Amino acid sequence: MKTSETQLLDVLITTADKSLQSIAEKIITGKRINFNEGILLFEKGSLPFLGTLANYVREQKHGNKTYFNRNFHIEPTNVCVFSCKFCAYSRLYAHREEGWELSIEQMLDIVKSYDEKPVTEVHIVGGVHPKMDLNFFTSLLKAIKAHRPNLHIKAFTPVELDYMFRKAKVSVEEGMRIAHEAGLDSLPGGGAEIFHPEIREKICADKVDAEGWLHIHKTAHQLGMHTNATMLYGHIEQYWHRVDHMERLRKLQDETGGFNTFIPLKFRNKDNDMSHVPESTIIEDLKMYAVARLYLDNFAHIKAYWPMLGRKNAQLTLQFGVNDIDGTIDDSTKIYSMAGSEEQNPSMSTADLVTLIKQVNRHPIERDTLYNEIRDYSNLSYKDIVANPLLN
Ligand code: V47
Ligand code: SF4
Repeated sequence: MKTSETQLLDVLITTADKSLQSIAEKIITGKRINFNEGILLFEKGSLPFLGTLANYVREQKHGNKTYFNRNFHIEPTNVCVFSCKFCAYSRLYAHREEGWELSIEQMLDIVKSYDEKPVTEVHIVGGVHPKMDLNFFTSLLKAIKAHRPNLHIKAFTPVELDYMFRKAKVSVEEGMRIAHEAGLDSLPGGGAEIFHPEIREKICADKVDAEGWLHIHKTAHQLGMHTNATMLYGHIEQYWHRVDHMERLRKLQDETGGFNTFIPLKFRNKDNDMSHVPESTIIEDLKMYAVARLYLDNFAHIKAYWPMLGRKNAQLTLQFGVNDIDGTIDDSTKIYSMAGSEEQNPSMSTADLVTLIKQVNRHPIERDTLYNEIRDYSNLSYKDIVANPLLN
């Protein structure tokens, strides 16, 4: 749906609050908004106001295009030395018999099970297991590349990397170079949570801090790799913590330009140590996406992770600044299903994903990890896609 200029002007004129009007003017004229204006948007911006502006920016950048990719996930282990309060997924090392640990052969078998499928990316992320060290993972990366050289490997958060590098007694620079040379192509956005120590100390005190997270991403960017960034929102943080988080990302992006996409992750409260914290409403979720689109002016893409939000809500986000809804995710990604996401076994065929995007009048475009366009599905029917084994 195109946001007409008249619609936009109407919103601005009818907005009583002068400060919001001036923010809107800044955004329409392509000027950057500042920290306090970011907070103001959360505090005072109504959903229609934020949505109209975010949709304007989204359409300026991408028109009607909505990206997805065809990927699969591997979770090497759910055993973890850390104990983040929001995590429903990990099993402490002391109780590792309750968890799973995949061998390199088992993970390679998962990769091989996709041999006939036109996936372009494998996303590998899991708990931090002391025995799965830098050596183990470089062997895994090399084995995957030897088997399928063109498969893009997006793997490991700074939480996993920081632990691996410390254990191997190598610097971040050296460790990243080793991992990159072994086949690591890019980094996913996880482990960022909320950067500000006031919150980080309460929800995930023992893992890599903001500076460490940003340093690993910066090092990856300096090696020519692209990475993603996330933020776990909607729990005990305040609006200014969210803006602080985005401010740090925006600053690094100004320096390196290495981030591909920003993914707000809605906190889910099932079966974790924060189950008493209520989840955010869909209104708050949509505001989060919209403000992210408005604040992160130097990020090309804002992604909604549909397994966490559910399909209908993911469709809604496409009107609130989002231009990417991740991938087909042909597996049971446990980190979310265990924390109470909408989807218990998140997987969606290409035909279903394309339909979901078309239902809200957007153009479905398959992309690779680096946002090179692979195929425009706008003119392909559900039947065409299902009938073609290369497309489904
Ligand atoms: O860092 C853990 C989150 C993240 C909960 O880069 C939870 O393409 C909500 O980062 N409620 C890992 N979230 C996943 C991740 C990701 C996902 C999809 C795509 C990409 C990408 C990255 O999962 C963790 C944490 O923030 N998480 N527990 C929970 N209870
Ligand atoms: Fe471990 Fe990651 Fe869970 Fe934290 S969120 S306990 S680092 S698996």
